Amino acid sequence: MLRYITAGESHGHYLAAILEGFPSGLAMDLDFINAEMRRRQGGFGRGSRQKIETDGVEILGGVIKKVTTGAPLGFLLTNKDFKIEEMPELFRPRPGHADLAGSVKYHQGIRAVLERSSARETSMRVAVGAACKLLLKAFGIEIAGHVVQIGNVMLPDEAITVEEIRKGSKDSPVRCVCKKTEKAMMQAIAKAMKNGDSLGGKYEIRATGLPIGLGSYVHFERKLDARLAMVLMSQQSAKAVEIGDGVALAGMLGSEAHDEIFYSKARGYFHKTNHAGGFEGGMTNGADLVVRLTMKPISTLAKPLASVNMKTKRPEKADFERSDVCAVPAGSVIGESLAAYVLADAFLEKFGGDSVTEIHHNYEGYLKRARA
Ligand code: EPS
Repeated sequence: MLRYITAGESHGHYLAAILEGFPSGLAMDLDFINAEMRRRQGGFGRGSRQKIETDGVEILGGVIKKVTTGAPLGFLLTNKDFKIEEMPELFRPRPGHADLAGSVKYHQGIRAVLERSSARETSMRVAVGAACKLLLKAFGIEIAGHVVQIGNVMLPDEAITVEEIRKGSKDSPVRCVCKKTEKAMMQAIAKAMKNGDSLGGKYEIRATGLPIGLGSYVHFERKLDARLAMVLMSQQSAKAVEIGDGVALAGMLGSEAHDEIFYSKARGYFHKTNHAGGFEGGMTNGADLVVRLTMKPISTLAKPLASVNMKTKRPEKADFERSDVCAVPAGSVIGESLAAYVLADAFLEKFGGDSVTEIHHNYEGYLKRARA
């Protein structure tokens, strides 16, 4: 249903995205999109690049008088730190980065590889995700993300709502809902920074207001949890996706792991627990979506690891480029955007229509039947 493609390099003049398949009739709030992009730039542990840039996009197409037309949406970001032609070539690939495999595969220097593999590309994914959030919001679906682990500092496990995540993480420099954990996370990042090291962690995304039955059980590529995992794993630094109780389910009994089913006239079918994270059989089950993504530590280290000079083939320390020390707080904003894209896509697949009016009609008809 939806498709997007991004173009541009970290230090190129522009980054761009085209989002195709978006319906007509949705108010496109550019201020919201740009505010989302600036949220991605924040977070304790980010590098100095974020002080240079003020991310925001211009809309290139698909919107007339602030309303979508059904034509492809085009977004353009102009980089301030635009100096791609003058950036030095690198010869010592950073362990963990795309440098080595990218350079061998495309038969070119590391510079060209890192310029495109850089997580700066996620700025455009946030623009795309923000448009998808606006569409979902029109149907009562809300998404929020927060950081649950940085290094070995973990937020104690507790059920939390989308609203609580929003309120609790909004002003936190590490997007964490608990002040005590936030402090320990910031101390861990400061320590890694001082030691020329980096840190990864884990964020959680929740979505609420989802109807039962998005996705499908009939084919592997129509399973919505699988589609979500694929899209989240495409985020730079991603190493693991967990849905609901995730890896903890391996140690639970069936009687503990599954969510019992209830019915009331007002709510229709519902569950009182949510071990499944909102998915059963590759479909949404009407509960909140819960997904966690693990990010490895940033691979650019001020105290570099061992590498090989690709010109001389001699052992040397890896190259160092200006970098973030920890990007998990930013990652959580990117994760919200990626989840929004997957959910908007599944929503259009189920209730598809060319205009928002048509989708409303289809959606309301389905809800009536699903509750009956
Ligand atoms: C990023 C901008 C980049 C990096 C980061 C993501 O800016 P620069 O390379 O100019 O310092 O901070 O990229 C990486 C972590 C990476 O591995 O490439 C951004 O805007 O998100």
